[in-house]
Amino acid sequence: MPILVRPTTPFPGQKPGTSGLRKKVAVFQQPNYLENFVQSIFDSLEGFQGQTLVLGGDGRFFNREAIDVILRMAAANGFGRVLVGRQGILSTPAASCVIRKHRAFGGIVLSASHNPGGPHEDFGIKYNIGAGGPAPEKVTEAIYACSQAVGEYRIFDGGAVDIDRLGIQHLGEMAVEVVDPVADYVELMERLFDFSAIRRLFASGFRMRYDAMHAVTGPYALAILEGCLGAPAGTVVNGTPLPDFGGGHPDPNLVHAHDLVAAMSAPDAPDFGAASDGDGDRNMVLGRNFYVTPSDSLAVLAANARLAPGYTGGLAGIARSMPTSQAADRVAAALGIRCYETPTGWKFFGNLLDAGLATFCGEESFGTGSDHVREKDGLWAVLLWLNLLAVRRQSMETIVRDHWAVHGRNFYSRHDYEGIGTAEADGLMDHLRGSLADLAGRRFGAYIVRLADDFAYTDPVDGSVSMRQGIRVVFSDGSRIVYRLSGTGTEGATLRVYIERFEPDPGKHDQDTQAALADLIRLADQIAGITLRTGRSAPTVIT
Ligand code: G16
Repeated sequence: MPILVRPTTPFPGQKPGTSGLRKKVAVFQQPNYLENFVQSIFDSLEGFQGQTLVLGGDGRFFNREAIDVILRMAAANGFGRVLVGRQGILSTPAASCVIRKHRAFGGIVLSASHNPGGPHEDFGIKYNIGAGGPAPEKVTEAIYACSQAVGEYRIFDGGAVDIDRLGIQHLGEMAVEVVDPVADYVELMERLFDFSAIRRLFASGFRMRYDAMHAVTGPYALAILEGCLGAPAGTVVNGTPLPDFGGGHPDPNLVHAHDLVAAMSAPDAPDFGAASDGDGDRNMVLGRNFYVTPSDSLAVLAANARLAPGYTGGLAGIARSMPTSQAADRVAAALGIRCYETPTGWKFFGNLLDAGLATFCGEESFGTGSDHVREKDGLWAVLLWLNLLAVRRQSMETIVRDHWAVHGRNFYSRHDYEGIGTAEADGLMDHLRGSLADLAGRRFGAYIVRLADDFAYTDPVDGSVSMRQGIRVVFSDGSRIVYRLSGTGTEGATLRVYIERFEPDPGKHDQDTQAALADLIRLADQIAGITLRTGRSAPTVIT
């Protein structure tokens, strides 16, 4: 078959970040840029000849062009079959589901997640391993090493695949199977949750608003919520995936999902609101006029997991990323199971899930999931909440307040300083690192520093060590301030500051979060010199 071997030269900076390679579309559109990275993925792998690759993305601008290139390169590099989502669509959790179900060698997911899309916005590419999860660091490092040495790439020349048509086509000797992006995922959700109970809930007049933010979960939410579960038409809004997400920022948080937040605080608000991000792995859930932090959501879901058919046997363990609040730790302690603390990045949960050490995982960055796939899963979290609401027949607010009454409340907030200069951001972190020894034991008003370190993680399964994963300042009452730089941005640097305080007294659970954390917020600036070093007097996003 006509395979071209084209010479190329490396591009600097093709280093996967927290979740794959994310850059502006224009960067990916440079001749050979995408091809180099895809060839580097293939060069870093062994044993895929004749095997199956899964391919799909969140439908953002450049998705189709990238799929065409990757199909041709997969054919030229010797894959036997590619399963590609119709119209190039596969949500990140659905891609993980398809990889696992069809025992694929791995998968390529095209997304820049919650970052905006469009000709002047972001694109991304990520490799997932055969277990279905994001490639671990040793694989992403190997990909990066290959990208810095790549001298040629292989691409199939000729033929065409119609990705809008279900069924099998061929590119040379390689089969391309265009699959329904929703079917396998729906079947998995049906096995995990009590669809009959949720159907009865909707039949009783329960109202929900699901904002797909013109991103990938639209077709999934329509099929499941309005299709299988009988939610009234119009429950899913912004349900058509668009290449530019309708000009929006598909990040389900209080700032970017403002339409949903407004609808949930209106006088005729539905009972339950939810939104998902660009590629469908994040979620935000809201009750009527009531916001639940992702950290609390993880804790409440873990405490109530047995109410869902897929988890009646209980949880083996819980895992959370280090900056995520310690609410889940309290649930784990109450259940008599372990809570693992990993660095930021879903890839760190893979080994724990594979080894059966953890069943639920969650992150403060609006990510929750379980061992059903190896990615966080926005709709899964929404369905688990629905299952819980259907069984308990209480409002979300009542369920969360009951939870706090039993376990105490971890007041929690993340302050993001976006688009600051890389030099300022690095300087601030270096300064913090340099002051760790001085911080230990210091008193700041009522707060005494019990521990100050740069978080390092030793994977309990394979012993791999990940250093410099964020600065922790932990106080003697368990309150914490955590500082780290985002690994998912494409412009300048984003400083994330995570602030947490535990409040056992139910009489004090009603406070406003920012007010409850006010002393620690001031301290966060004092310790790191944020205003001084960045010139910013306030964060750009507070969640
Ligand atoms: C990715 C990772 C998450 C991480 C998040 C934020 O999510 O998969 O594990 O928590 O980025 O990372 P950072 O704080 O470095 O920006 P997604 O949804 O963007 O793939």
